Amino acid sequence: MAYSGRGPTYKVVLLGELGVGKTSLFKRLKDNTFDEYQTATTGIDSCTKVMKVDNEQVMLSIWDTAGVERFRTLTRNYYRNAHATVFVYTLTEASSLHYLAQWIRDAQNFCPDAIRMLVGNKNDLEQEIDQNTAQAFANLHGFDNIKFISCKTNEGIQEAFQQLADELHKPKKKSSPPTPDDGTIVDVTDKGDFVKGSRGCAC
Ligand SMILES: Nc1nc2c(ncn2[C@@H]2O[C@H](COP(=O)(O)OP(=O)(O)O)[C@@H](O)[C@H]2O)c(=O)[nH]1
Ligand SMILES: [Mg+2]
Repeated sequence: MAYSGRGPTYKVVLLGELGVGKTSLFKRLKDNTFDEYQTATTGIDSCTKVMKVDNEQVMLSIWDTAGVERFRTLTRNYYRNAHATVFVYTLTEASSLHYLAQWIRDAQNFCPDAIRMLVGNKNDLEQEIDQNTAQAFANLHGFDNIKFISCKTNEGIQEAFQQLADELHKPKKKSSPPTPDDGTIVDVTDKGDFVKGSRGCAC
């Protein structure tokens, strides 16, 4: 856990195939906007989301792959010191769920201690994946449940991330004092290595 001066900070990384809605989710969390014509960008972006857990302020440092995932160049730096991994698929494409298996394996390698959340996005559209298939996938990979959300309508997002913040912070409340904060914005070179943002990055 890092400490920003405004409260303990937990790093949360978004993972999943291109087009599932990670950047849309990021924008909902960042400034509650949605762009129907969201275009893929490159680089890595992060923002801080302020949450309350038992009346205590905590920060979620949300990291979005912002298009880099298409090159499969996410490095261990993206995952490093992550407290939570959010695996996103779209309910409209079965392949996006099956490809999550690889992201789950990568996360298991790079940040095995992170809390995990499985998110099915685009709940506002007609669904290609039936509930049983999704639940079987969740069971196989050890998720308690699936959070169904829509970045378009904003459904389910606040609840999912409140539960995540609760899960992250409640067990930590009696643990050791926090360490200094990490940076907020980083970019990647075409080799997939990180370039430090203006505030630097301690992760
Ligand atoms: N209908 C609908 N479209 C969405 C939703 N979330 C994202 N999209 C659209 O899906 C496309 C891909 O989203 P994007 O956030 O760029 O996905 P990313 O590649 O995972 O970052 C964009 O056109 C978004 O507008 C949603 O909940 N409902
Ligand atoms: Mg994106």
